[in-house]
Amino acid sequence: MDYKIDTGLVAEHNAKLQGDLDADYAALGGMLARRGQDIEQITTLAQTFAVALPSWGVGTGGTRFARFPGLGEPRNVQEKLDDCAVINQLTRATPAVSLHFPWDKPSDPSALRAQAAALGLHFDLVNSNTFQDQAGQAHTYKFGSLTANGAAAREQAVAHNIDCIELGRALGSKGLTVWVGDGANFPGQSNLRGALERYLDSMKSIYKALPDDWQVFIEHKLFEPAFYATTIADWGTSFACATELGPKAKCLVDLGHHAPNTNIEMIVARLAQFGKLGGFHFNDSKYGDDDLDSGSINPFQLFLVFNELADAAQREGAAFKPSYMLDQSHNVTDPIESLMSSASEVQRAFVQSALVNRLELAAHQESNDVLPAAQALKRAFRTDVSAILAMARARSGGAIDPVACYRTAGYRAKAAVARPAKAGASGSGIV
Ligand SMILES: [Mn+2]
Repeated sequence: MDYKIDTGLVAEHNAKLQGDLDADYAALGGMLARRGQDIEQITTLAQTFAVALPSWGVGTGGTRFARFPGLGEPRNVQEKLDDCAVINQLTRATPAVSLHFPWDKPSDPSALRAQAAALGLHFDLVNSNTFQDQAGQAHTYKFGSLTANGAAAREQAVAHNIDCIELGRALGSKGLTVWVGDGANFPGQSNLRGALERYLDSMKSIYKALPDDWQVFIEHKLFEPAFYATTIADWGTSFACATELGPKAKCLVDLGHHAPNTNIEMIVARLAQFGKLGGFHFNDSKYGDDDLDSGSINPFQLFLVFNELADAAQREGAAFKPSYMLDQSHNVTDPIESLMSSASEVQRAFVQSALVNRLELAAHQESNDVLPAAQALKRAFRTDVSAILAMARARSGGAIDPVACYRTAGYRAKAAVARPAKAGASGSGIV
């Protein structure tokens, strides 16, 4: 294995913290045992958790106004993979990478696949991009891509998605996520029904190109850049389109793509009930698509989402396997630190949801005893499972405190020397 952080340094880091962790773990184990829960079982479950990294997340993103590059940013997809490997080495929770084309289009897919394998990584869903024009592109997406009025622009957008599938196949990916910014900024600009009809026509062509063992995920977003009428604005439209397309089409829920105060966990429950929950883009927000680190603003919402996922997993067993991915944009933090922290926060919600006594909760619901039902969720959410997360990492070969270990290793400072900034570095956007 090609480890980017010296394994001796990780071992030394863990040795210093192991004593305190053992004490915290024993105390938590005792508390959980009094609730009838086995900490060892939960730690083993925690070790199975995995969330994919977005290739674009390891670079500094930016806002609509400006981008302030960070030191030692990855300049190409190979360096992005190296950074992803650091995150997985220390957290042991991020073994897959989700690539974005054309930002991360490899000139040699089999070489990139070999690099990933040597780093202990593999490729998750691939993402297409028809929300911006690329250099040399024949037809603009200024007025839409998969929904464009002009057949030439639509065909070009379809062809790009089919290219993404072909590239993904060469990389070992099993799915394509499609997000389009298509829509209208003014009333009258576009025929609302006609735009969705064109979207479905385009998506049918993409669907036809899917290999048998592939899926396509439709990502909805309430607003931006088409503020008046976004074509795929909500889970209802996404669900209708996924249903129309067929069994290989599912819906993808990005936590930042809803109006404030939307009950996202209920959307999750609905999509799971009807077999259309494909996956997630995890992030957090104060207002909308802020793309903040997961769990930074509303960890209770993240927990409630995982509570619904635990309910669905219990009902449907191993067949229920939505894809998990982080989708964040980092402007004021080190992207590697933010992604390590977010992976841990999503894993935390997963573990907390496993602490919910589902039999007890169902009994309270059955008898309409509301307060204890609410308390059953709050008790699980309030439990500090940090020792379980740290123990899971240590036992899987990761770092007890990933951010501290990463800082001690001085990876960023070394990257700053090895990767001098260059103009037009490969893309890191907000999707
Ligand atoms: Mn997203």
